[in-house]
Amino acid sequence: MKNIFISSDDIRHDFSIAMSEMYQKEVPLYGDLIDLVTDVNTGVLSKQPEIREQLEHTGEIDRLNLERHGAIRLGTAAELSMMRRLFAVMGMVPVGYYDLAPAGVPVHSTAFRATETQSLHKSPFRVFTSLLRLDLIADKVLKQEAADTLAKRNIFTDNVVSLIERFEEKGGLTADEAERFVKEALETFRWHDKTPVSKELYQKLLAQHGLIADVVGFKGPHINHLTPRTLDIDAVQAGMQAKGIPPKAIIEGPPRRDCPILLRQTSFKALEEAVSFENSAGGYDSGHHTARFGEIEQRGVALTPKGRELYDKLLSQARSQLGVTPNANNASEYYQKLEKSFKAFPDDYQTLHDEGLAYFYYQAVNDAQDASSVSSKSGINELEGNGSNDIISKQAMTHLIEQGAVRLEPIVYEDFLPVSAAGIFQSNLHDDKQSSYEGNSNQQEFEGALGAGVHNELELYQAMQAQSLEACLMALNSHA
Ligand code: OOG
Ligand code: NI
Repeated sequence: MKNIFISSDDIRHDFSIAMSEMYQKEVPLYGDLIDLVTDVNTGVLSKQPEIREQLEHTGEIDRLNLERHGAIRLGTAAELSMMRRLFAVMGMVPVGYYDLAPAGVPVHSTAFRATETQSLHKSPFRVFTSLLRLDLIADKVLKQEAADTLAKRNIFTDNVVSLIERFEEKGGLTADEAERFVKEALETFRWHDKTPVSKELYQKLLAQHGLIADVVGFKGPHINHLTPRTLDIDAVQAGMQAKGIPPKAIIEGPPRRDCPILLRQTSFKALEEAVSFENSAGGYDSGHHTARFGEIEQRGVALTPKGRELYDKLLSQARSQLGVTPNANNASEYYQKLEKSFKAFPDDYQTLHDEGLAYFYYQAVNDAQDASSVSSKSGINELEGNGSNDIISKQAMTHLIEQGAVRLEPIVYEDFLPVSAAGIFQSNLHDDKQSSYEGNSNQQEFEGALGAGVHNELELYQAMQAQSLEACLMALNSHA
């Protein structure tokens, strides 16, 4: 028998499609949302050829309709560490650390995703993965009860665990194994309307925090949303209202701009779903639970540390001027403040580049190569700062760009934003208590639970930019 392995990119691609199909069946409104996003994206691509061209140059055009992320919430270190091994089979590694406690959500998180440009084009599927922090819960008795409940559950099928072990041992899965893996892995993310806890315990957990009830009260980490990528989030937000899909009050992230930065997100409100709670008589008590929703995102250029600092400053300026958490009653006031505040953030790509605020691909114009074909080269020294100074002077590069010999294209932001994520969590947990948890941000503890370090997203963008610069200069030289 031949032992040819399927690439992890293909397994991720198949899994992401299987997941989307499952979620559309479970939450049909998510299917309506995809249709709306597809319509809006088709409109943008036909009306704004410059956006189509940009996506062609960066290679993103092919992945646009595939693009989505999802989110899950885990209860224990053991679950998180096995989840890391499960995602590794699909070429997804933990990138970034997000502490949501200051925003009143008792979790810390990472995003599992592919990191190479080529792999991202093949399937940009990401999963925002949170670990419940029971240490932030003050009620000792309830904390123990929650921990005992979590200790009893097993969220992975035996088959998926043996396939993960097989992958680790052999370095890959055959076509047949990969197909079984996708099917078995999907089981972990499925919705279960029969809970393993009593209604009484569920209500105690809910009174602590909606998130604790959502994690501890269920058999497994049901996927709680999937998120297609749109090219015009304002149009989708308006379209949701028109289609009777109830949107969240506020679009999270930066304001609308000519040159999108980072990530803007909104969602439709979580559904109230019927669930049955196990009772001591061996029967079930009926009730309901609110957790699952659909989300939309618009992605823009990744920012350098300097750009990110400016973003954080302008965002918190607008929010502190508003004085309260943005909500349905102050939405237009919030957007006004946000737009005013972000006037200080340059809104053209050349300036974003020249001021070292964002990451770009450098592309030699005569060369038909796109970003994906240049970025597969490796072995390039890490570059400092905005990247360009070490190989070529800033002046020389500016000259090449002015001459039209080099083109800048934005490197898309692949990650998440903690303030936005907290807003998404809150709007879907109906949690307007808006407190914050004291307690240290604890990346070390998270990584301990994960069983690995998380990748630094800024280093990944920096490397992508440096690789494109190197390849661009090589292409120019070979034409000279
Ligand atoms: C995750 C919320 C965060 C995003 O896109 O920022 C998130 C959750 O609700 O579990 O998905
Ligand atoms: Ni999300």
